[in-house]
Amino acid sequence: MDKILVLHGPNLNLLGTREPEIYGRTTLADINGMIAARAKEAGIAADFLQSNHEGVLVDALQDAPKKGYAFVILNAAAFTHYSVAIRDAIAAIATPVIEVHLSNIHQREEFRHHSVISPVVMGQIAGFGADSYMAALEVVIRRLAEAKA
Ligand code: CA2
Repeated sequence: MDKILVLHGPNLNLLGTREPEIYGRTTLADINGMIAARAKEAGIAADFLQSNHEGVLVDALQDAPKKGYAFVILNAAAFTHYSVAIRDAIAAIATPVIEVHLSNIHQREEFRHHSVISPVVMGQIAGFGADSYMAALEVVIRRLAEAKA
């Protein structure tokens, strides 16, 4: 069975509990549950990791190929905007990474407009709330089906 890794960066554990006007009322557990259900329907196993620590995310990215993940869906949160370590880890692995954001980072403060990871990911989906993750998952489902056709 194909498997994917969903990685959530710093503070995303607070989803649904703080700043609902920006990030909504959906919790991270809700998002993971929706992803797991759709992945299962498509015959894909999904693993999840949230961390507030850059190195933990770097380790998870480095380990993704060894663990056999076909894709990584990554919301690097604030690290998106400045983590060269996460960018380098993505660039170092052959596993395709899809960058997602709940909010439209391009409509927000200037410092959020730039993503240091965008040049090394497969693509970016931003601004659709939890559906940013679901859209990324649909891309994964289609790509995996194409690879088998
Ligand atoms: O829109 C996104 O998904 C972001 O990656 C979220 C990050 C932010 O730094 C990026 O610019 C855009 C922040 C995640 C923090 O999530 C919170 C959730 C609830 C309360 C406080 C923070």
